[in-house]
Amino acid sequence: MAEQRLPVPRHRFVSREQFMEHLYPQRKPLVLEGLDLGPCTSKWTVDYLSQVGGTKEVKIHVAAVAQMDFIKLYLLTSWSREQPKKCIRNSSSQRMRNTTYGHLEKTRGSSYSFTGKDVADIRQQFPSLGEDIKFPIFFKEEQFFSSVFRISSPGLQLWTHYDVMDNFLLQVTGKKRVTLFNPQDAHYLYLSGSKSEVLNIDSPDLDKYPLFPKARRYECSLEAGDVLFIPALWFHNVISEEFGVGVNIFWKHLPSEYYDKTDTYGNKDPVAASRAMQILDRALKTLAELPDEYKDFYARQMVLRIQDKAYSKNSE
Ligand SMILES: O=C(O)CCC(=O)C(=O)O
Repeated sequence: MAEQRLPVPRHRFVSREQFMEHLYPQRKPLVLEGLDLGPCTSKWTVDYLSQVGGTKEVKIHVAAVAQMDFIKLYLLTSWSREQPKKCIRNSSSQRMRNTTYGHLEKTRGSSYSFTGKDVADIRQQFPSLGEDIKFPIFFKEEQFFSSVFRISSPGLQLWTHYDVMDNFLLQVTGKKRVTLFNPQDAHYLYLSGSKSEVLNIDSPDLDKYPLFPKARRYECSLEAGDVLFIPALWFHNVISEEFGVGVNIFWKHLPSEYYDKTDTYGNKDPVAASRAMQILDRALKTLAELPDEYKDFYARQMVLRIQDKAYSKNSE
């Protein structure tokens, strides 16, 4: 099957009513243009951002390589403590090209210590920046989960992954190219947890990942002021084409009780999904007690039963 590349639809000046009634129910990614994001779009220059809260100590993720590898990011670099001033300057400088990825989430002031359990909210952790930005009010305040302040160097690529919450990616300054994949194509993505092992999506190793080209690719370029709606479970891969800052807003699409209460990033599977996976692991262990011929026979019965009972009738 030839690789399919599809543009993400763009909509201009969409009202809350239009979004909620006509666009949101389709559960497909789209770019919203012309929303009022507040003064951040003109105010958030490198100089300004270096000054605001510039002396606070923050924890950031720093990537060792441009094409982030979810193993190396954590093993080689883990968290780094920096001041926003240094982080912004480093990310925007040519010298640090492709190496820094500021993902400022937590601040550490005299009365605040990092616990690893705090959910990011730019309005709490950087109140003066929070005042510059208007969140699109397309969902109810009680559905709000987190807002993450992201700083990206040019050339940086974030691996393909899904989140379990709905997400607006507000591109405040700079440019990004985002590639998205339909959750129904997950079996072509070579997943390891919530992430795809295929890091180079533009030139994948086809000996290792022969099915990858079968996944439908949805693509868009985000410019300053654009907002990308990423529905929960849609895979996305983000390449920063120039230095830029953005804010992600995650919100709960399902009632609260579906979500894992220990989730800080919006990427832990819903409680019932994790339980079902554990039960499946136990079923597979039990199946392994059978001789091969029987194991094969009953495994196929199980697949058919899952397809019949659990696949969406609207599968594409
Ligand atoms: O904009 C980025 O750098 C990453 C965005 C992202 O991964 C997300 O929206 O989950």
